Formats: sequence, structure tokens, C-alpha cells
Amino acid sequence: MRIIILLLLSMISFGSFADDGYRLWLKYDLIKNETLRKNYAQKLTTVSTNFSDETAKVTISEIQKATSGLLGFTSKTMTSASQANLVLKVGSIANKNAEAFEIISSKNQINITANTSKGVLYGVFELIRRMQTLASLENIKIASAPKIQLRMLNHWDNNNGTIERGYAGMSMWKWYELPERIDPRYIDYARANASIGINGTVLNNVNASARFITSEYLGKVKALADVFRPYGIKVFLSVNFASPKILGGLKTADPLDPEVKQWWKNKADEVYKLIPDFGGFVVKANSEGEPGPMDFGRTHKDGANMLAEAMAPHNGLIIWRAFVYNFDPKGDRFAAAYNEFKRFDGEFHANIIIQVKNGPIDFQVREPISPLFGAMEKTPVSMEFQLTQEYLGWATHWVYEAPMFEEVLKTDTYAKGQGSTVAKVIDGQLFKYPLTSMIGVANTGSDRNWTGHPMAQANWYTLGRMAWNHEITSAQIADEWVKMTFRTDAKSTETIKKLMLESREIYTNYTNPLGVHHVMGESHHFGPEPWVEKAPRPDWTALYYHRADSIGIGFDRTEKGSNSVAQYHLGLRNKYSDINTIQPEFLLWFHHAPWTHKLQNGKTVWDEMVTRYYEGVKSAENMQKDWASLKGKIDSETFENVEARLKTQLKEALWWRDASVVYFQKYSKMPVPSPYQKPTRTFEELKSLVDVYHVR
Ligand code: GCV
Repeated sequence: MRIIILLLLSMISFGSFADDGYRLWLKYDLIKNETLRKNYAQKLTTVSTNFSDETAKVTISEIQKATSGLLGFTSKTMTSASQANLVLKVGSIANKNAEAFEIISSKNQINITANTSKGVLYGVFELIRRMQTLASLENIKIASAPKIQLRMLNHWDNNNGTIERGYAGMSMWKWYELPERIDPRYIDYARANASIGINGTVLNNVNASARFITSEYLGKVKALADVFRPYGIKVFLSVNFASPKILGGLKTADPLDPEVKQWWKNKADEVYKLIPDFGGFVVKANSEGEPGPMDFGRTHKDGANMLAEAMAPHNGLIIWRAFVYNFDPKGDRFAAAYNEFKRFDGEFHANIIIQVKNGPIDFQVREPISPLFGAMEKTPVSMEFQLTQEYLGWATHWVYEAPMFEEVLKTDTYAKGQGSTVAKVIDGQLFKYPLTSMIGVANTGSDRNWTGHPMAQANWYTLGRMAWNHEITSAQIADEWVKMTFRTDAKSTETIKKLMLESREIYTNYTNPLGVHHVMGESHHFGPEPWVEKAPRPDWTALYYHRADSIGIGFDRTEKGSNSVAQYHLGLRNKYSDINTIQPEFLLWFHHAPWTHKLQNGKTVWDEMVTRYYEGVKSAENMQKDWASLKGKIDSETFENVEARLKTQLKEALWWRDASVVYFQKYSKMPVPSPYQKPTRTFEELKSLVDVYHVR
């Protein structure tokens, strides 16, 4: 019997088992090290709680799942703390944050205490994470509290089951089955989110169908809210600004119209009657064809404040997106959001958050920060990251996004002198924002492994962990995630971490070196299409951004050009303004650099661009080699899945490289520098490859 068990254990640890990835990072496979297991077990044989709400039930259930999987027995519940090893307690702790927790362990006991049951749940997940990563439970003394209040996913899911920019199947929300049937997946979704501190979910696309706030749909939304509540997750909805017309039959949706105001008030009352802890509305207004207050000669401020008034009696939030840009032939899309919102700073109601995208253009591969971070002193602004890889190779390219988020959060806005980082803006420290939030556009779908690319699960994981504590580095997050997800030997763990940490730069090199941006396929946003010169709007072309000509390449945003750089505080402006000292990664975001301009490494812009395209491809090839070393070290299903995707990635990296080099060479007229070989495919051949994606 012992032999069979050992055999089974070794099969688990050496990856002979297939794993479909459904369990995400919450894998509770038996810990092989017997001493460690016994050590953990001593502290977890029995558990007690001094609270008995719905959260208590899911907390105990999670402890029992974890112990039975990791340790091979199920913790017994005790009625009194004196009989228990694991004591879960709602009490008063030093940090008054409702989500904070403390973990203190002594020889045979662990105490997790929090001000609320939700805080205890987070503490329990921290404890489980420690066991999953095989960390010691001896003498723990942890006090933890989130740095950001609202840590949220935004699903761009439509009510017909499709997901805008979704690459992992269809929507997980089965609207046609709700409210009667609760898919068990909803519970696993809530567990996964709670385990990383995510406490809000916007269920639907910001390009919102008005249907989501009909009585019919609100009943369905309530069913989901009831599932998520014990896990501390609040539900939000994106709303269509024209709803009073579409649903209410009113003649207008003018935010200053008394009937419109009343319509929204009634709607808010209806929502809160059903879902008393409803989070709020997210609004994309007057952006990319969505309706908004400007349709009626009003402003973003008028629209947001009107909705905020309707929600205020219920403590509901309005999250108003700053992603707005009208085409201005003399302007620069880069500057649009700042121009629109800066002037209203301080004039928004107290329950409004202005949600700013990561990047003044649109979640590009590498963007400088939005100038709005650091500009809004009296209005809370929040960070919108994009987890789904719209511009990062969908689900065939491996891009671990944490280094990108880290880079952005650490960027200094210089708003109040040196050290005024984006992190300090959005966590409220810098301007004392009363509301703080970080959201990620979700990368989940109905695929069995949730995210399509198995490694993209790490991006979801990152959002939660960074929103809780933006001081954790991307390397630390990778370390946790790999250990929890793969539980493999130390060398393999290091290999996967290395691949993760390098992946974003590799992708950037073969797609958008030196700050080239918005050169992806038109509308579907996949693959290279730098030659797009005509689109429904000029600022949807590639040419608008790269501006390649016989002299050089890049968008001049200095004072000689659009002067958008002036929207930054001086410290940052200086970093970007000088073509000779700017970090090469941002060069073409701010300068129209001559092809022959010499970078600090002595190479010309053209040579450095070409080098990066080629080196990016070479690195993509190396990713395959590194991955191959993991055969037998992780489960075979994930191994083969990633192995295949890496092949596609390399094929597409070559496509990006060749298409970009051949196209830009038409302008530079410079040779491909040695030791690199000129692409053999013709421009026409490369151009035609994109058609495959256009018919999707
Ligand atoms: C939801 C980009 C995307 C759109 C998205 C929009 C937004 O333009 O391509 O699909 O729409 O951003 O964030 O509103």
C-alpha cells in the first residue's frame, strides 16, 4: 500500500498526471515532504470560528479543501477556540481596515484575527498560500491590509455570450440559465478571486447593452451577487448612458433633464432593493460611438454627477472612464483624456472615480503613463490595466504582464516632487483620495483552463496581488504563482520564472521596439499591420502613430511637435523631451527620430530597431528550448499546451519581424545590419497573412 501511495505521489510530483488547469493556482495536491506535512498538520487538525455568517461557511470549507488535499486529512471544526489549533476570530486588530488581518502562530496553534469575517477569509488564503509554497508556519507574525480599496475585474462580456477582446472562449456567465441555475464555476471563480483579494467584478462589457439593467437581467445579476457575497466580492454593472431612452421610452437621455434624473434614481432604487450591497455603475460615455452626455451638449462632469446623485443614497459608486478621444485633425489622441478631464478636477461628486487606462492611447505593448496620473489632485483616479491580451498576442503569445504593471506603478509623476509614483497616486497617498481602485480587464472565459494560454492565469493572479500590495515585485509574484501552480523542483521553478520575467520584453522586441506603437492589425488588433494608412478614423491607422518617412520614424510629442509632453510634470517631461537622453524604450513615443540618429549605445535607430526585431525572435526560439527542459517536470497537459503555443508564437514573431523590417525599410532605405539576414518573404506575401485574422 505504502508503495502504491509513494508511486502515486511521485507521479503527481513529476508531472505524469494531466492537469487541465481548471484549479488555477488553488491546487491542493498532497505535499510530498512528510515532515513538513506533519508540521503543518499539527497546527491545522482542528479549527474554530467565533463568527457564523456565510463567509464563515466558505472559509471553513476552504480550510477543509486545503487540508484534505495538501495534508491528507480534513480539519475538524470545534465549537470553542481552546480546543482548536487554528483559531479564526473576528475581533479588533490594530489596523482598522475592514479587510485587514493578522496571523500569529505559536507552537501548536495559529490565530487568524480580523475586524470582519472577510478579513479572516483573506488571512486564511494567506495561510493556504504559505502551505502551497511550502513556507514555514513557525512563528508567523503577519499584519496585512490592502493598499487599494477596490480591486476589481472588468469583464467585457456581452449578453449574447461573446466577449469583446476575449481569447479564452465564450462568457462564463450563462445568462439564459440564470437565475435558476448556478453553474459551479461561479463559485470557483469567486474562490479564485478571494484568494488574491479581488473584491469587485464588473459583469459586463463597457460597450454596454442597456439590457443588463432591465428587471429581467437584474434578477440574474442578483443571483450572481448572492454567490459572490460570501467571498467578499461586490457586483458592478456597466451601463449604457442612453438607457432612459432605450428602456424608459424617454425622448432624451440629457443628464440635466428632470425626467432623466428621476429615471436613473428609480433604476438605482430598483437595483439596491434587489442587491443591497451592489457596487456601482461603470460608464464608457462618448467614446468610440457609445452614447454620453455630450450628445446633449453636456459634459462628462454633468453626466457623471447626475448618475452619482442617483447612486449616492445607496452608497453606490460611479466609475467614469477617461478613455475618450474625438478625432481632431490638428490634435494628438494622446492628449485627449487629459484635455477632457483635467479641467473638471474637483467638480465631480464624492462617489465618483475617474478610471484611467494604462496608457494615454490604449493598452499598447509599452506606453508612457497617462498624464492624468498626477494631474487630478481633487478627484480620485483609478488604474485600468488590461489583462486580456488584446495587443499582447491574444492567447498564443506568452506575456507575463506583472513587469509591465510594476514599471507603470513605479513611474514617477513628479506631481509633488520626486517620488510621486503612480502607485502613490492610485493608492491615495499622494492626494489623499478617499476612494482608491485598480481594475483589470479580465482575461477569463469558458475555456476549461479559464484563460486560454495556461500561463496567462498568472496575469489574473498578478492583478489581485498587486492591487493588494503594489510593493510586491513581479519576481515575487511569479515565484508564488509558479510554486502554487506547478509545485515542481527548484530548477524547473527557476526556469519558468525566468521565462515569465523575460516574456514581456521579448514580445516588445519583436513587435514594438523602441516605442513604436499602434502598428497592429486594424480592428482585430492582431499581428503586424504597420502599413494601415486608411481606416474609419485617421487615429485608427498605424501611419498616424509611426509617421515613418524618408527622414525617420516616430511621433513628435515634444514642443516642436504636438507638445503633448507638456501634460506631464516637469521631472517626467524632461525625461521624455530630450532625444539624446530619453530611455530608448520610449523614444518613438515622443520623437520623430532620424533613421540615422545615434542612440547611446552608438547604434543608429534603424540598426537598433532591426536588432531588436531579430533578437526578439531569437529569444522566442530560446523560450521553446527552455520550455523543453520542463518535460516530465510539470503535468503533461500543460506542458504540451504551452509547447504548442510557443511554436505558434515563434511563427508569429517571425511574421512580426519580417513584416516590420520589410515595411519600414521602404522608408529607411538602409540595409539589414549584419549578422542578420534580410527577410526572404516579399511585402505582398507578408501583407496577405493578416487576412486570416480579418475574417475571424
Ligand atoms: C470595450 C479599445 C478596444 C475596444 C474597447 C475599448 C475600450 O479600443 O479595442 O474593444 O471596447 O478599447 O476600452 O472601451
